[in-house]
Amino acid sequence: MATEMHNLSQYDPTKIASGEGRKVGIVYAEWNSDITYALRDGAIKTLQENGVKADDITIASVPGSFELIFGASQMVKSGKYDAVIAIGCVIRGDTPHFDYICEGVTAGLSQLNVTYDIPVIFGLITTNTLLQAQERSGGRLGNKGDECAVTALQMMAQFK
Ligand code: RBF
Repeated sequence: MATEMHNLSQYDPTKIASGEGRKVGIVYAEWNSDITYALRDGAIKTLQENGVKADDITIASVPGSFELIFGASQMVKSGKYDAVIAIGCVIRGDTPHFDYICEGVTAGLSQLNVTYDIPVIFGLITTNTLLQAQERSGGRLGNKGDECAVTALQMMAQFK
């Protein structure tokens, strides 16, 4: 979660390697779609601003954040991408089994990261309130989708 000090959309473009020629998969959850669409669109925009071609970005949706594990797994195993970004939003106040979903997604995506050879970027917003999610999806604290795109670009440049 972003701290009050850190805007998720701020980065130094001179420190980011070009994404030209890179292929990126984005899987996003439909649950809390007002938030996840903004995250998805932020990620797409930032990837394109840093050289990734529109045709080299593949988008897939899944019903809820728990399904991000399977969706990301399928993208990774396809061998078509240099990085996969998984995007979802779980809000504690709205979700009785908040902890189960968050822990499940975290464990599932972590497992992909240590099993396969491309980075899977953790774009799950986990907040106490809808307002906190709004602040991190294009509001006061920037857009975590931007941060995910920058992270994917850094990881691809560093390791592939
Ligand atoms: N998915 C989310 O992405 N965010 C949520 O906040 C969320 N809350 C849920 C609350 C309940 C009570 C249930 C049953 C599901 C919720 N899901 C949520 C959906 C979940 O990630 C998954 O799609 C379903 O549990 C089906 O596997």
